[in-house]
Amino acid sequence: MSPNGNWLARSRPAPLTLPESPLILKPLGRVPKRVGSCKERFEVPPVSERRVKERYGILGEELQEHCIDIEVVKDKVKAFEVEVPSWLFGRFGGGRFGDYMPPAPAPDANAKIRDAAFVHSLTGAAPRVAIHVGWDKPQGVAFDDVEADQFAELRTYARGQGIDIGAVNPTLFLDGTHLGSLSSPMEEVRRRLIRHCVVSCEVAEKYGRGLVTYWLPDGTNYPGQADLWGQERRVREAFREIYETASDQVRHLIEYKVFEPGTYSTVISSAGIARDIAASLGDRAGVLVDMGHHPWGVNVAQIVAHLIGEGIPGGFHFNSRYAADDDHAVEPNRSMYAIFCELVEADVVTNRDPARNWAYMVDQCSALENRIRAVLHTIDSLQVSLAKALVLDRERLGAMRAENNIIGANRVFLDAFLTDVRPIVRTARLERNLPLDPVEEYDASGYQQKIERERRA
Ligand SMILES: [Mn+2]
Repeated sequence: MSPNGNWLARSRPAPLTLPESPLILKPLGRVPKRVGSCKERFEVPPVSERRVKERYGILGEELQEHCIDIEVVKDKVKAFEVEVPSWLFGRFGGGRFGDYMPPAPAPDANAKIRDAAFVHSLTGAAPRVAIHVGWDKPQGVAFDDVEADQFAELRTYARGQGIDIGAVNPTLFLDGTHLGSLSSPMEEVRRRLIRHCVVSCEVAEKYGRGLVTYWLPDGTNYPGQADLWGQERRVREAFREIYETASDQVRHLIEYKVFEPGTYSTVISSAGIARDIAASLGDRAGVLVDMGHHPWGVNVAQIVAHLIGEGIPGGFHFNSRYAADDDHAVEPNRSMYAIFCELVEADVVTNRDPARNWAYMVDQCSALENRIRAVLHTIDSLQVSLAKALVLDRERLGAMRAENNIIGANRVFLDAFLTDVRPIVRTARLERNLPLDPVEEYDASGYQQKIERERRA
């Protein structure tokens, strides 16, 4: 303390007076003023047919300058199909939030089908539902008593609702699999699950579209816990038996995941291991890429390019991830755009020859949000991502690459990403008599209120 009292206060500089400037000292939160005779919020329709047509016309002219025919882009968006998962509509997930479940989960397989059919009626893009054999089996049938023909009724029901059964998933993470499923050290566990997989293949052949997708929970929590190659060897032997027992009409996609539930090791932890196992089986086996199953920062578009280049059959489980296996709805972000650029480039999406296309499925089941609204948002985001990839000026990109113009190539690439392609997606809907915005339409439809009433009982 100085003898003159509070030196600190006296040494403090005089308050700075700043000139009035439009650039600084604006109070936070100021937004552009509402102008003219604009309507109250919520009175404005989110999108109008007239605006869509106007913007479609302008965008068409712009794309013409890049020698891209907007009609071709629109037709490809119309042709895009993706499967929705039955488990999205049911009681799956939610553990991290106690018992919370978004209202009105589907109580049984038929109710899941009805929800999936409603999603298809709003989008025209989800004509099949992927099923989990262990969950979607008829009520009252024990896991070990599941037989393929029990799914005839479900398929008939689905067709009556206007959709079909898509990919078939054996359920390899229920009771008895805490030490692994196909890698289990216990012979009886492996036998039981190999049988379950073979039944799943039969379901796929007779009542699905001949596609089986496998996710194994197999791994370890600690180093030393298991013989790592021993685990993989048992998985390979099991897959070999399943592949050889199943009809040759069945295709198999093997899903990988870097971690979870095992935190130290996972038997099928990478695209490389899944690819090696698939290649060891034959040309009807391939790799299933799930967005949320990668280490943070992995370039999924590059994995896709590699699998396509190697001629490995491929499939997608679409979702968004921020941290781990979030199972959130897809956003039309830069990473999804880059992936679709690879798929479009290789012509494995909306190819007229269905055998050339990869298998496109959604795998999302977030605990908090309304799941029907979330999957509608996903389908919208996938259509937008596809359209963006289709408006990429590949010729110009090729020229930039030829000149080794790094920034130029990136700017051409981003130019398509930054293009608002929603007029294309919406025109595709208009021409099919589908709602312009499926999420808005869902909210207006009363379906949610209806299932909440029905399923409360
Ligand atoms: Mn998945």
